[in-house]
Amino acid sequence: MTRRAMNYTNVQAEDPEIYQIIKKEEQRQKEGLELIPSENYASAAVLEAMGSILNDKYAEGYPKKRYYGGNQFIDEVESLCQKRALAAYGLDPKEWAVNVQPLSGSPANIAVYFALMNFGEKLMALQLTEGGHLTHGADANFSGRAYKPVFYPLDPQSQMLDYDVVRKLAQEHRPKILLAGYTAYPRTIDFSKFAQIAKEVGAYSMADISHISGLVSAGVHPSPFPDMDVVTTTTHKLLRGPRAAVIFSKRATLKDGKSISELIDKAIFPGLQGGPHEHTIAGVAIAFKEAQTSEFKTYAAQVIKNAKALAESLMAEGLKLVSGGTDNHLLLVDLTPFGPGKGIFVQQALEEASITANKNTIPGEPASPFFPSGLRLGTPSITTRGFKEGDMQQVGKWIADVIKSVKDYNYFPEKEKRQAEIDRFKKELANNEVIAKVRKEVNEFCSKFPVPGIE
Ligand code: DSN
Repeated sequence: MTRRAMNYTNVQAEDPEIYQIIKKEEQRQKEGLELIPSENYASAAVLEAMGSILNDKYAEGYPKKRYYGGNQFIDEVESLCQKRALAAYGLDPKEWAVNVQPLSGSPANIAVYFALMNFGEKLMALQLTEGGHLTHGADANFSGRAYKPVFYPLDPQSQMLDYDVVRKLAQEHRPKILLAGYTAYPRTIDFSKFAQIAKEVGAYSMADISHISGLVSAGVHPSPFPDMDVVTTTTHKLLRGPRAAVIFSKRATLKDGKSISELIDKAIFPGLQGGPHEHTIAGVAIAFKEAQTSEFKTYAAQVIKNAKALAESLMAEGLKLVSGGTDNHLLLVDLTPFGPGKGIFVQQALEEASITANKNTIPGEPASPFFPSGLRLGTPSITTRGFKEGDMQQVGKWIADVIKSVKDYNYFPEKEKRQAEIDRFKKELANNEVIAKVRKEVNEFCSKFPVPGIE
């Protein structure tokens, strides 16, 4: 990937306020550790394409079938992106279609539901609080209102998928779509088992591989291809592309005699979206080109090595991990040994120490989604910066030190008591010596690892 620094001379000249904000964010990214598992750094080439004049063109429709004129070069961009997306997963264009127009992951998933289900039909997935995604049928989301969600649980002991339970529930509820793919699941997913179960109950099988699509394309996580009917992924996580998404679908799978690929295209446009963002699609094309390099394959393997090393380091510090470890790019720290609902304190304390991670529910969450009991960590960003296994011991120690330094702040179910505790925590944060020490060390350490796109 091109790691050259971006220069923002035009922004600086025309809008110094925005320029200053960009510079502050650059500084934050440079001096801190980014451990949110869904984030990464796009290459300078990806960023440049997104900032290009391709932004200026309206292109409703698809290559060679546009509503407006002047799209001969835009067609080239979108066709090239489709070709590279399929190649990144070794897919034959005669068997697989790909739609590269979704604006991001949520519209991609909604488009699949819109194409394949009538309102009120059943969508079976893992619940958000167990590690699923908002668009996998959560109450607060369109997917949970327009369709009828049926959730399969994780095994309460192992905190991993139990395919027998998935099968039993699928047989009982006979969903229209059976969905696999998660945002906070640290273990390997056996997509072929999901596809088999879907077949047995007459459901469409769908994988949302947004979190692991870079691992799949690099061959370090089992693939949902060719088993699943539909595969969605965002392009800005491990894949290091623009904020966007793509939908792969099996041409031969039919709904009411029509190919689901045609129905998905129609669901995106004119169903849900207008003009596609072709500047972003150009960036996605570059990301899929980068994903096919040997450098990227080495990177993806290193992401997993780093996550495993970080897991070891955290456990050696006495922290508990959901499922006892990780097979992929992310880890979920179970903070309940210190008490329920402590994610908010830990997230803020880490941020104060220049370590960005996110509070997260854990399976069987004992507190609440707003005051969850877990911490989600991931290695895609720090691996892009060049961190190796040896560095993970130090990273784990910093995280553990910070967590332990705030472990005695408590979550109270009663609103007033809770707010008083949060206020006390915030007041005392500035005087927390452990955090001050970790921040200094993190800032010094990070200065040795450049961030792509930043000087
Ligand atoms: N917000 C993303 C994540 O962090 O996993 C999913 O949409």
